[in-house]
Amino acid sequence: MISAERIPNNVGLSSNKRLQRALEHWQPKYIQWWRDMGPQGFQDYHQVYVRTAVSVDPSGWAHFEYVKLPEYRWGIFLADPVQDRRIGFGDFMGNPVWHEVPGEFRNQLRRLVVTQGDTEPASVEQQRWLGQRCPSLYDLRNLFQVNVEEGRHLWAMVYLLHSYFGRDGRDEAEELLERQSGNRDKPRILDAFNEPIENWLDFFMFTMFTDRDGKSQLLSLSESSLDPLSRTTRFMLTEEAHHMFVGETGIARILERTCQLMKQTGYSGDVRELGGIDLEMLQKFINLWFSLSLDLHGNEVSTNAASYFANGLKGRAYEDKWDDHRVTEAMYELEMLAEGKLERRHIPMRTAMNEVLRDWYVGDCLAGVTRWNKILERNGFSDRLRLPDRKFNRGIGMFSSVHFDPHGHQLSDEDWERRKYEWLPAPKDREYLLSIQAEPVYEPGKFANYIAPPQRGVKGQPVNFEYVRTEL
Ligand code: BYC
Repeated sequence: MISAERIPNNVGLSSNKRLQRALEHWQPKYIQWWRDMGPQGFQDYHQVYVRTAVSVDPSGWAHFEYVKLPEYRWGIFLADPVQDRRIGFGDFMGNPVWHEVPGEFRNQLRRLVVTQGDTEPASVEQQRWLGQRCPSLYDLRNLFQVNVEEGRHLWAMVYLLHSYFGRDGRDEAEELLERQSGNRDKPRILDAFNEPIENWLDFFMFTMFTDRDGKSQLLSLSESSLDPLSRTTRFMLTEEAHHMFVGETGIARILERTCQLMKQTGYSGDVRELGGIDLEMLQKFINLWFSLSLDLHGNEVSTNAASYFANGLKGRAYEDKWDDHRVTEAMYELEMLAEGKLERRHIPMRTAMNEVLRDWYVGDCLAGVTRWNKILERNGFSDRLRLPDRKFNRGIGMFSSVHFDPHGHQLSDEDWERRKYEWLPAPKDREYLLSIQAEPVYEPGKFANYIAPPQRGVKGQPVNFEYVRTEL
């Protein structure tokens, strides 16, 4: 039985019997899904030092304790309401925000909530084998922290579906547990969430780049005129920040170790001979996960995006920093592929809203890569990591029909086939990564050879703290 105590919440669950019953019906299915599709091998006795949100105030949203993962208290939280909040963009700008779903936007809103919700369990499924190959207990804990919070983000979307979308919403909530990442018959909705995440380089790049798409999309949904959607995504953003921290610092620690190993080889040798991860490999994984995550922003020119904006459903990241919030006249200049040729054209900005959000995203990624490059610089190396051109390796949008190299030069199909593994992980790169991650590191304070320890532990604990208790 669910009680308000078992599900930490600030949505008055105990006084809303209808909602409580609906969630009681859904919860055992969620737990079954977590057991079947969540972290494999960590469903029984392992105790993990994780934070649990028990309220939205600063002292309550980061409460740390040891828990067995299936017993994690997945809660439902909305950020505090903003008094007299008004619609901040689009055709209804200035009107009071909505506390119920307007009938005319019900389908669009449901689609957005379902698409967002679908990514959350998908990422847990993608990452479910990583515990068997972890580089340390510190990293294992971070993986599980990310996983339980993605589970909580699913709860956040299911709360919206149950509360605001009636019977259809309840059906959608069931289906969120039925689709499966990579399943041929019932795949997850967005492509990047069907890619396997089989090693820790994939994981760190995913949390750096794909979780950052989570940030762009949540920023844009937090502007929504549907106030409960805005409030729930605003709170999700606080958790999302930690996921990107895990990715960015994970790669930074690999890079630090790679620098040490490059020095050991006398600056000329192959760090793979010492069990390290070379810069070329890191670059290939940046190329892969950055391009997959660019796709998650949708088509460059999109009538869906225009109508989400016009109707006040999805705004731009930090909408208040823009001057014009109606955007009825503004144009946007973008590089387009027209009859096989690249050219710059002006299109109405409303139809370019996916691209506008992608601009914000690229800038945020670039800042992260610049921080990584500081590590190379500090260690005296002239090599640099970089983001590939936006047209590289695209599966969605106008550049998906043609091939480009990471510098944005167009390639024939034959050249792409011949050269793609210069830029993307090849099967032998993946084999190598699995070979150095074959054995998990479960001893407190020990780290796999390819990654440096973090500078500090979690919540003031030492680096050699037993972040996951692995004994019975
Ligand atoms: N894959 O007009 P368009 C996160 C489809 S990540 C497959 O451009 P729209 C997280 C599209 O469905 C953030 N199909 O679409 C991170 C449409 O299909 P139909 C998740 C795609 O609607 C890490 C057609 O192409 N949040 O939170 O403007 C761990 C026309 O496209 C894709 C959201 O996604 C694709 N990549 O843009 C855990 C926010 N892209 O109708 C979590 C909610 C497009 O022709 N979703 N299509 O059959 C949205 O805002 C929008 O749905 C999208 C797509 C931006 C994704």
